[in-house]
Amino acid sequence: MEISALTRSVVKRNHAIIAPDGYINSNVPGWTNCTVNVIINEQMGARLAQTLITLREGGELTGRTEASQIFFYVVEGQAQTTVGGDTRTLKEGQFVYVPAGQDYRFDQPTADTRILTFHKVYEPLAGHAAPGVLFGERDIAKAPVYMNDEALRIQELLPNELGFDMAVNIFTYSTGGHLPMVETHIMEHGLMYLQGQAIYMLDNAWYPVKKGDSIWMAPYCQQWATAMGQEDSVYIYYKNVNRFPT
Ligand code: UGY
Ligand code: MN
Repeated sequence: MEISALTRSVVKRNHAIIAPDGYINSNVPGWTNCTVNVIINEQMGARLAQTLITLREGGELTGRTEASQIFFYVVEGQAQTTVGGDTRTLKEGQFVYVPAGQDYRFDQPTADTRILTFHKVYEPLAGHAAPGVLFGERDIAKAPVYMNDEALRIQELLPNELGFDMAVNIFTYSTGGHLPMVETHIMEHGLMYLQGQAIYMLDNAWYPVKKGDSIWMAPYCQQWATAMGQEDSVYIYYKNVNRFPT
């Protein structure tokens, strides 16, 4: 039996690893017949929120975004989704971006449908329209090589336009692939591993991570990663972008 007093999760001033073994459920008004794990939130010093929702049969997510826009990504299963008068079945690897001030509804999920969300307070930019509702999907063919390294591919899920103040990307590392340098940057990250295993370096601490694990990196948290094991390692990550540094 595993020792219950141990976990791979860590929560530090400028980064966190949240492994599923420590999840405790939250009740979110309007989100019913589901479990909600709030993985990243301002309570830990972050300026984004990241949740993982597991829907049971008959589960529903109904609401209206307020100041925060929400990006919903189906990690497993499927659900019917209605946003902005458009109803679609969203399946694994598909997403919908819901801008601030917009009604949304998810229903008719298959059992154990898992939906990952990233939330950010929207910062308008003069001269640029706020983005509208956007549906899309993961597509390896749309993932160009990153920094001339064939072992690394990044798909940008949201358009690279100034109206957007957040990016959500899928980063695939082939076996042996690694970040080309230790990154030191103002942008913040929230991420979840969708596949494989890796070693992540955060602020000079080294962590083994795998599918299902999430990471928070505060601005200027130094970061580096390498894929480990027999299969590609893949994570989906959030980044704040396109606004004047204050
Ligand atoms: O976009 C990024 O900053 C990305 N290369 N960082 C990361 O994956 N830790
Ligand atoms: Mn980075």
